[in-house]
Amino acid sequence: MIKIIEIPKIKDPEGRGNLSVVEKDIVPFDIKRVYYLYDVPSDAYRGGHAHKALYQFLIPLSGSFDVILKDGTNINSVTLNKPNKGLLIVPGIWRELENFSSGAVCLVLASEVYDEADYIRDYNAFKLFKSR
Ligand code: T46
Repeated sequence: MIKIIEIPKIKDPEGRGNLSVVEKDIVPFDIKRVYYLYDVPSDAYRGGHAHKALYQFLIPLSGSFDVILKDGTNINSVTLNKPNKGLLIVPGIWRELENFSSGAVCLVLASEVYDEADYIRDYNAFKLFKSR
């Protein structure tokens, strides 16, 4: 359920910092949308839903946050805190994001444009979806 994908990091030989690049082969989908979460208060909770068909790749551009993943049977948790390590979330996974550090930025690459009909925002409906 947890698939961390390493993003190539190019360390500048002259000490000018790092550069990471996400090219199309890094993620197993065509990227149709990019959005990002920022200025999230440390006690805030985001997510709390699943997607029927959407693939997403979450990158902690700055700071850290926790992602709780539920597949209807198992629960896993991962802390994202390295800008060169992203989390792939496949369809049919309930996710909750919490414990955002100050200044955390979560970049999301998504396989589809925004479609509210792809969301399952009720946990009982999610369980039903998984049992089909
Ligand atoms: C996810 C987590 C990580 C749009 O109009 N367009 C968009 O592309 C998105 C993503 C959202 N919205 C609207 C829908 C809501 O009125 O923005 C509002 C906040 O969305 P939501 O409550 O779904 O935000 P999060 O942070 O709980 O969830 C988002 C994504 O929706 C979701 O797919 O996995 O980030």
